[in-house]
Amino acid sequence: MKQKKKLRIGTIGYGFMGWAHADSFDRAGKFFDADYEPVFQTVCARNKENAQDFADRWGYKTVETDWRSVVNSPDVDLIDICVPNNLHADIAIAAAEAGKMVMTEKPLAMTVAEGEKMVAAVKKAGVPNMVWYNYRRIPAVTLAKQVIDSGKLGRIFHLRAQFLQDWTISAAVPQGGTGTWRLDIAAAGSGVTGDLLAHCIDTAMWWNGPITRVCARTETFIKEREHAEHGKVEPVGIDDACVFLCDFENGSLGNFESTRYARGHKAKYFIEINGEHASIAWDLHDLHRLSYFDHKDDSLVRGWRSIHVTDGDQPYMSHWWRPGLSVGYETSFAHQAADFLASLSGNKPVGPTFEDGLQTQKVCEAIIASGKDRSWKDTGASKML
Ligand code: SOE
Repeated sequence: MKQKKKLRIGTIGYGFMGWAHADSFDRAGKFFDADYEPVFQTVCARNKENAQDFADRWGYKTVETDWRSVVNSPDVDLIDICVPNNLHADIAIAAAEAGKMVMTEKPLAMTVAEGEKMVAAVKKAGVPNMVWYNYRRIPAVTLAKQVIDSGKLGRIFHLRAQFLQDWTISAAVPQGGTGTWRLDIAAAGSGVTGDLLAHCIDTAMWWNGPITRVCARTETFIKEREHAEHGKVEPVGIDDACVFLCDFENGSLGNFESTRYARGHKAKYFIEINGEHASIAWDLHDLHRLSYFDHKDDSLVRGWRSIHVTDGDQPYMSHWWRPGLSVGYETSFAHQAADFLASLSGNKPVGPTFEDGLQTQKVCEAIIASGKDRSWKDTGASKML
């Protein structure tokens, strides 16, 4: 086996995303052949017992309860942020100032202003950085990007996307606390816009270029919820649902919808792009399949193809099992970790960088502002990697 350099990871947070990121580095180290070997050095959380349990499962060497000591530790090379959104900026900026590489769970920040400071910090320090917008690296979604970039679709007319869930319909679901911090404006910054639409926006702008203008309608269906940490009933500040229209820089039109009130939908992420010659659609519920319609096909057999993206020459699949055999949601994170590790050798950034995450943040902020006064807003977003 080739001699590898070690990349010692300090993971901040151990929840859903702590698991997803740890699993991603574990698999990336085993299934991909980067020059860097991920090492689970330290996990940090306020609750030491839970952090220790996480450390024991994944093989972390040490446990900390103060993220500052991890950020300043000489034993850590990469800070991986898996905590609620309101903590991303402080940790990322301190990590960059300490010369650490830094990855953060999406969205980049609470606001554009915060995101700009994070981008400035990683640029000043010259440290590798990335935001975990994992869906780009589902093999079918990556293949779609390749097909779009090849020009096969011709002029693009439309892009539409939906991210639908139903887990907050009950008024008894609290805001704040573990798991439900996503409903607390102080911890999350926004509701479905930053949590779900941000995924769609990242993929959409990666496929189709910058979104320049938005017009949104946001709604908060349940106006008050108990706070899980102190039990008081407080106004809900997040958007429970959001639909928005947009213009892309290339002249195409977008329409997006997200809600946590679509009864029956758990994680319905659907995205479709329509061009002059061809269309592509993808649905998270059938993540290996890419739907492709090519008008240039012989008219007798023309129709939507259902491409099972599992062959060795399709993105990432040569690293897994055998042609035809599937991989899952978790491998989108593994692909991101693998690409990050590979980028360290070439010293060439891979997207989504913090700068790319900032573009998505700009669109999200414009959506929230538009939702308030129902007018069109310019986003100021530019092209991403
Ligand atoms: C919310 O339920 C959530 O877990 C998001 O936070 C994730 O980013 C998304 O991928 C799935 O849904």
